[in-house]
Amino acid sequence: TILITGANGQIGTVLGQALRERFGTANVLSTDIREPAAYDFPFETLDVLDRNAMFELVGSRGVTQIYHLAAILSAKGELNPQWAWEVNMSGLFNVLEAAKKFGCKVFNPSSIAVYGGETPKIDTPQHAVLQPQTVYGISKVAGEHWSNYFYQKFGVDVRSVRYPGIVGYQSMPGGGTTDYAVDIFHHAVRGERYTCFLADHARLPMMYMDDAVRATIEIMDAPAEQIKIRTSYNISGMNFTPAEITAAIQAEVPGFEVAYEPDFRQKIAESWPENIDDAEARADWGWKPAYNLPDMTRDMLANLREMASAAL
Ligand code: NAD
Ligand code: VAH
Repeated sequence: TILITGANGQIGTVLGQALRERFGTANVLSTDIREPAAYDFPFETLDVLDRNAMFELVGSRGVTQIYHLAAILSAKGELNPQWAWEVNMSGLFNVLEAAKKFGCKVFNPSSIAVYGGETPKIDTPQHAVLQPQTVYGISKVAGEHWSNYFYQKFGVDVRSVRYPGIVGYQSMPGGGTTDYAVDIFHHAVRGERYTCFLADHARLPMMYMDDAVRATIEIMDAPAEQIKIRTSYNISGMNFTPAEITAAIQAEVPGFEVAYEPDFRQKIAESWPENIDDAEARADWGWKPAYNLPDMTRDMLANLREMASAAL
């Protein structure tokens, strides 16, 4: 059985579907503290902080792989840093300990939020200085190192990518700094003006959901000897500013209007790279993104329009 934690979130909703298609619905167990509104697949409520419940589930269901997606993201984390640290660190420990005990392979996503401070912001290399400015980033750096520790010391097969901001139509984001890049499409399709919480020039690394899900499946599929980095791999998709994504949407939705009212999230964005170098992921396990900004924009709008008309 494949176990997904935080499966009801932005990425888990889509990754869960992809894993069910690949391994069979009965073989993928989705878990979260929040139950999905409606579902026709195996789901159980699991708080990743409940170590006994996690061990019970992993042991009794014969879990062989864990995709650990439960986390508190950057913006939400700054509003309650201690809680974010607790969920992100203790949740990961419980997963790593369960994987060690029951012999599971683990996917533990990291983020471009590991960077900050003195990190070069352009073409940020894989092995750059890590000086995160958010509790979320600090937890991701620590999590990367604990993953590497469990691999080196106990042979737990943990794999990880540093996702950029993920954009997809299938689910809503859960409290990050890059969430604007999803919200903006929903406003455009509804014919509403959008007020962006980042400044027009805030350039960030981003990735379309299809690429993110494919990267996850590809790194988990790769032969173990190809995974040479056991902290986390940089993976790159595209990068853009709010002004550039606005222009890309306006090319498809003439008259779409955006206003800018940067809030505390602008400072978080300013601490992150503008684009990252993913040469290692490309060389080691063949990573290659498929979507650029115009492709993503057309696909997002087409799918959101279809969903809107189906709902009528
Ligand atoms: P999300 O916020 O949409 O989903 C996280 C899920 O975790 C939520 O459904 C939430 O209910 C659940 N959760 C929270 N606390 C929990 C607990 N104690 N026990 C069990 N479940 C709990 O996040 P996401 O965007 O799907 O992110 C998934 C992973 O990918 C996270 O590790 C995140 O840091 C990472 N990531 C995401 C992005 C992105 O842009 N979405 C970028 C970089 C990294
Ligand atoms: C956030 N989307 O904004 C997440 C992510 C790329 C950053 O980790 O918090």
